Amino acid sequence: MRTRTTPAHRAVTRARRAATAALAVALGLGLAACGDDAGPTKADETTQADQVTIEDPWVRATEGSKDTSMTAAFMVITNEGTEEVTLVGADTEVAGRTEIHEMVEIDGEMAMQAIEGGLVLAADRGQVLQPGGNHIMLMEVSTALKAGDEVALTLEFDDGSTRELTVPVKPFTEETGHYHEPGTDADHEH
Ligand SMILES: [Cu+2]
Repeated sequence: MRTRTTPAHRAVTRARRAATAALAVALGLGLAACGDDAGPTKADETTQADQVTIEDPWVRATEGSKDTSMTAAFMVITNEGTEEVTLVGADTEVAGRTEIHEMVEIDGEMAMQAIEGGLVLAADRGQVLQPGGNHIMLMEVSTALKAGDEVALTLEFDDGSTRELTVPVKPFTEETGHYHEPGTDADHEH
């Protein structure tokens, strides 16, 4: 990523070359504000949200689920950066509350619990959020979510940066049965 320079800008540009490169990456733009000497303190490094790529996000439909007040969001989230990134939360209008969850074994049963401190993504590493594993729990869901719907979901990182996603709703399937109460009879929809 290169920045155009002129003699007038060169001294400043040289001093700020690293910051400028980071800014250009962060914004996905050229350095449009080169001339106005905006303070570099705010945008002189890439945010955590900027470092992350998201693939195949989806939210499990509540239709077909026994408990329609909760569901989860899944995706492949990859930290493309050189610094650790921590996903600390998520926000969506369809849920009153969200948590970042992991699956743990308690007395031989798999159960889900909030990940203390958030989901840490090491530099240059990806994580798969999927049924039976880590997921973004959506609770107090008051809207029926049907396959084909779309949900706006904002990911929140621990540097305060955010990433807005539009996430398709996909059908409830038996593979996502980890969200059933233990011992309940799930409807099999094969
Ligand atoms: Cu959960």
